[in-house]
Amino acid sequence: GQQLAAGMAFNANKPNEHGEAARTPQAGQSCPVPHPAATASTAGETTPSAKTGSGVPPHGVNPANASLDRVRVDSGGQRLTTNQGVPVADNQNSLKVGLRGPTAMEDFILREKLTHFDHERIPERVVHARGSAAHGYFESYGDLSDITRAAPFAAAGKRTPVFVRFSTVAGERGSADTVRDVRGFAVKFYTDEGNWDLVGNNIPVFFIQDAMKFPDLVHAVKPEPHNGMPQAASAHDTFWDFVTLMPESTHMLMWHLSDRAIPRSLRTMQGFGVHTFRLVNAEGASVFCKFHWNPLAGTHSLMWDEAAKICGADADFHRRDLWEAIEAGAYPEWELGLQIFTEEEAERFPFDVLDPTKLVPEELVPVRVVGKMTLNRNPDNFFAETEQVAFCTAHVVPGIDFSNDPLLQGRIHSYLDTQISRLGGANFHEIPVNASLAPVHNNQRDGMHRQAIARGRVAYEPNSLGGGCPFQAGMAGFTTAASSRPQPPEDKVRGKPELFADHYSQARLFWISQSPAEQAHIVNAYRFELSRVQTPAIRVRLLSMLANVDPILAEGVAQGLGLEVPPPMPLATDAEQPHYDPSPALSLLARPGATGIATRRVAILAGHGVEAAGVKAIYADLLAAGAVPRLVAPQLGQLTAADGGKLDIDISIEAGPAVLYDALIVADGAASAAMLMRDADALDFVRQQYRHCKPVLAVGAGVELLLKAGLPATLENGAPDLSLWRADAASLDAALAEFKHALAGYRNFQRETE
Ligand code: HDD
Repeated sequence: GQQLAAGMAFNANKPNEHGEAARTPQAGQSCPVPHPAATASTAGETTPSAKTGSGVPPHGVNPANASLDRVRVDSGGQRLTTNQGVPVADNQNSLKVGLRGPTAMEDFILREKLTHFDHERIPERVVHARGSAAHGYFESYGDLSDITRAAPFAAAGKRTPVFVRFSTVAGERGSADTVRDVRGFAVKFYTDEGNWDLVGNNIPVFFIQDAMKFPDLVHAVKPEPHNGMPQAASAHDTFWDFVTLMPESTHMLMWHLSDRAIPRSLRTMQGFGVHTFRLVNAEGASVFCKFHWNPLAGTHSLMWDEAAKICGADADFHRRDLWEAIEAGAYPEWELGLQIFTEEEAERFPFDVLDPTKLVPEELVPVRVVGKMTLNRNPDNFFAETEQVAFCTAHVVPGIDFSNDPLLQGRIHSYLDTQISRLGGANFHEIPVNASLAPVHNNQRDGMHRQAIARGRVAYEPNSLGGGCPFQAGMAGFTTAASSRPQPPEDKVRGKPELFADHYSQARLFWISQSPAEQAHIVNAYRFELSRVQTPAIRVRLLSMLANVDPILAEGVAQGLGLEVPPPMPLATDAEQPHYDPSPALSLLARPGATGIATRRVAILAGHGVEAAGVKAIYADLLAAGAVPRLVAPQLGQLTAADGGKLDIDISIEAGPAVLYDALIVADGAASAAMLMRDADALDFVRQQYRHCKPVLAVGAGVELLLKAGLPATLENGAPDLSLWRADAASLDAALAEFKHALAGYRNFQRETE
């Protein structure tokens, strides 16, 4: 998984932590402006798959991105101009009638600059406003043409460029990254046969069953309309009022209140297409399909107390993490898995596959891994790419088709529609990041900001004056998959199938599939959210809902709220509820990942008088394994070591508090330990590392700091703490090996549960 470019230190942002970045030009600023002819020829070399769909782009380059070179602008070595290309002599002073006189109306340079500035902002997305994105490619492991004719799956090794945007749902554009929320996981495939957008989330089910309820859901979760509070949070009355009146949301709420909603990194979360889709082969035969993205870095989450503190310590925590990993060449990767089943099989499932509040357990239909996605290039410009990218569930390609899921059906309308106001008109598909690599030919014309200059007098079909072009693609084009089971025509009706009324069985499935620590976190999350809710009746209604899921869950939440569990909410159906066995795949702990300690952040805490040789050895060892060590001290500058030598401090405790690291090493040195023991921030640092169940290694005299901070030597039940080491010189190598092993896996949740 980890591909460090030669000679590159892991964290490309490290100079920023030192304030050194200001002394050197930003990346890209000094690049020569590409000559148009040169761009055309390199594009030819680096974009083999752009039109043909075959060939392998060079390492670190991806074809979609290369094609954007034609619109990239680099001002290095260039003179300042107006938007009309007129050179500007003075960018400091407006044109005045006399030095103390009024500004002249004719100052077109000032007026153009101000006018453009006044219109810089566009509306943020109505949901998923806060997001971070990257370029990359999808590579198919095999030829799937027996089940789908979709271009990305045509051959083993075939690469299709992608642009991926991750997001939170409720918060505004500038809100913090680590709030409790669902994460959007939207992938745009620039296929040979047009753009395919798989607009998913990191949770495989949804709150509601019908698009008719989406505006209500969003109005309920967004800041309350009278006072604009709270920001980026579901812990308020209107959200819980709505969802407790909508028992179909019970299953999704279990996921939303689990650690899934506070991922450690965008790189360590799964993605899901949520709905049942169809795959269609060249003969027109179709199967149902659920899409899964599984991160090679494993599934890892934050802890709630930590997530809340990170909001203050680094509001851009996820955005920065994604950016730095890509800059360092530790490219994030996900495998794409498909759950494929026929319509006949679906009819025998104990749930309706058109119901987006239900998942298909992996025990029922295994996930078949079909390819890998790699993100290998950061955007050049946040607005032009991440902000202007427009995803749309209606963007499918031949070989991919919809199901009748009523939530999906509504989305097919909404995404295209929203771009018209967000991006200002019907030509948003011409914005470079949205433009397909496959050529576009049709008779759609005009509209705001049209870029293409369509030639000829013909903009209609059929025509003879244009030789009948552009002509229909026939069998090569998109055709809707026919159901393999023709249904007799039915009356129009507003309603739902009976199986949609089972609101609790899969919520229970999720609950019984969680580890003890995950269950405890879910209970705590409900307690937190409902404690913030001000209306007592809403708390009681929630408990009556949970009583239908599991008595221990309901009891745990009730205790935290100081309430008794009320009678369960009446069921919406008389039908017997299906029974599910636990599904281990639903636990976050099922996927530790395959990338070891790469990109994990380790704080080495030290003060003056530190034993320098040990620190240097540990630092080098971690760096060699792809981790991100940081020498953290009470202040910036240099530490004077016990031997009189100097060590550069990477970051101060106040700028890099405990929550920003995955693990802690307290360095050796009696004076160093004594200095840290007098520092309240250092003691806090140690306690938080411990409380957040992270590996802690104290070397030599560093142990004194742990004692002073009051860290217990064993778990509460007397068993040894398997991720807390106190090492001396003789045992350091062994302890460091164990430390790294623990760092590669999950936190030590036993500190909470034993
Ligand atoms: Fe949605 C954005 C995912 C239901 C209407 N949605 C949006 C984004 C993601 C999702 C990832 C951000 C895309 C980006 O990065 O630009 N939405 C989902 C999933 C859903 C879902 C996984 C359920 C399975 N959404 C849903 C419904 C509707 C919408 C039922 C309306 C009927 N969603 C929108 C939207 C947004 C959007 C209002 C806001 C900005 C945009 O589309 O481009 O149209």
